[in-house]
Amino acid sequence: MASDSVGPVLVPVLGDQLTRDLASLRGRSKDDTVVLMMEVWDEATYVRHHKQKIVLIFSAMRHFAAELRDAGWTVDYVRMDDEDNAGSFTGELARAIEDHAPRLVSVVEAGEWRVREDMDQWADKFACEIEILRDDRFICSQAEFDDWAEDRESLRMEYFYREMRRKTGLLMDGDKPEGGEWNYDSENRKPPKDGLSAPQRPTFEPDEITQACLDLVEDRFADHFGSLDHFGWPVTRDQAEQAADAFFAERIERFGPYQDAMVHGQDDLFHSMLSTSINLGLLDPLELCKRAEKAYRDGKAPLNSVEGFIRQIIGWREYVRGFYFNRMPHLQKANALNAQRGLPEFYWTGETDMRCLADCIRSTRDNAHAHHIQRLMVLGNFALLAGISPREVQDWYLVVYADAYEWVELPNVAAMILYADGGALASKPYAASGNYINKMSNYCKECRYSVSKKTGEGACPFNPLYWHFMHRHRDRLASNHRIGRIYQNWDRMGEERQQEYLDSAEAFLDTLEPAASGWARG
Ligand code: FAD
Ligand code: DLZ
Ligand code: SF4
Repeated sequence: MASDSVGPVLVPVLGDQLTRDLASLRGRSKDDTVVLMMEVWDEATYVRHHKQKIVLIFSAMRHFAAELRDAGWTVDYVRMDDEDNAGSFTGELARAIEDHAPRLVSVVEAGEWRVREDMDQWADKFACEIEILRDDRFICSQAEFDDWAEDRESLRMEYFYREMRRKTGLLMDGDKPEGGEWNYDSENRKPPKDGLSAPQRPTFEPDEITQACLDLVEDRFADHFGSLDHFGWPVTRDQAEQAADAFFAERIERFGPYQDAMVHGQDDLFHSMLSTSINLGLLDPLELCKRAEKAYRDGKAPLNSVEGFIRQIIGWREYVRGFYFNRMPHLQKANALNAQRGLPEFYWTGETDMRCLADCIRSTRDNAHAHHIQRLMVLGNFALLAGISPREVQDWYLVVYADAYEWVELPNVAAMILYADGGALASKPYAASGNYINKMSNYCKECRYSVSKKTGEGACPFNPLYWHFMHRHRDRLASNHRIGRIYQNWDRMGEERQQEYLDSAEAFLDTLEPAASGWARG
């Protein structure tokens, strides 16, 4: 609705939009703008986020507001502990419109569907012009993704990624990929050698602002999942840049080869640990890719590492976001494999004798982080094989990771790990037996279960669960050209052996305690 008001421009900046280069702030005059930032109960509790995630977002928001004020901007900052906090973005916007009588509200589209739906109502609700801008921190616009996806029965990241390489010019040699190949993944599967360890990533001591957020969360969110003992995430652009510097100086060289490796107690290995900062807006993903390319061109990192890193960002990260908005809201309810089992309690407590799972859950609880292959091939693989309900798995992943927002969590969970979309995103389920985990980690050596034992007492549960999964989804998977041949092995086993696998799996599944309600949603 047009307005003849002469008030300022009101710019709501959400908790994951913390950059001065945001489309709604870029080019604006400080004298004519009120920035609105809101800590609200709805966002802090729509799922019961890990405590570290709430501290991270509130502290980063408070630091960003201080940085804006220091630079001369007017910021209307609503704190969670303000007495008259309205509790929601829409409630706070109503209050701010009353207070500032803006001539325009200019906001960047939200990253999550549920917030976008609310935002889409604002133009009808408020008697003031509302402008919703595209989030151009992403390289690919939704229109571009939807165009690319149209008429394709199944979407594959690899082809999308090549488009993004051409679009950005990253690692291109004219119109050819640098080095002759688009993808060097086959060089990026080195198992961890004994004693493999990586330099410590920088962590950041809580300052006064972060300490206030730690106190707030201990007070108001005490019963949320996770520990605050090790909080050390970057909460400012400066700190995030220090974290990026350390990655480019010390870890990118071996990022590629050991991307899929897992070592007990070594939580970060050679991963960048930059997802929290990228998703908050503290780091620009394209800039990071350019730095990675420079490291290659300067001879400081090999092509397989640099290509792998760039692919995660302009490939997977952009692809899952496009996929999310292309498939919402149905993606939230997708359950192609009809998985109905409740999430086991150990996902919250870490109390399981399966050493791989216990270590990944410990890291998740202590750091609000687990690296990609832990999320995919341990935690995700178990949920897939055990047939856990997608809604419960989705909630868990959204709660427990400091980098989790639905646009990135949901495609990874529903489509990548659970195959709940029936194969629109991934060409086959990422199902694996204990062999895979044993090859890529040092978990099995000291596990109570034996990875070489296939069935019966003491056998690694992933082994019978793998065949139980393949058996129960034979109708769907036998015709899949990437996985179908596996049934020849199953058929060769003979009925008696097959039954041993199925009985072992059933016996194990019967031992799983479903989680008490209330961990993920209040
Ligand atoms: P690195 O290994 O250093 O990778 C570099 C960057 O690439 C990451 O920072 C991230 O921005 C991007 N990236 C890598 N893989 C992916 C991917 N599959 N999808 C999107 N971006 C990717 N990432 C999130 O940011 N938020 C989530 O909620 C999230 N949930 C996940 C759930 C599951 C089941 C799986 C399998 C993956 C999920 N990921 C998620 C992707 C990935 O695991 C994390 O981005 C990564 O572990 C973050 O650590 P890092 O920064 O050290 O990543
Ligand atoms: C995740 C989160 C949390 C815990 N709290 C807030 C908050 O109080 N204020 C805010 O602006 N953003 C928060 N966020 C991030 C938002 O959930 C995120 O910006 C939207 O989900 C994106 O659509
Ligand atoms: Fe995990 Fe099985 Fe290895 Fe134990 S033996 S650590 S359960 S893969």
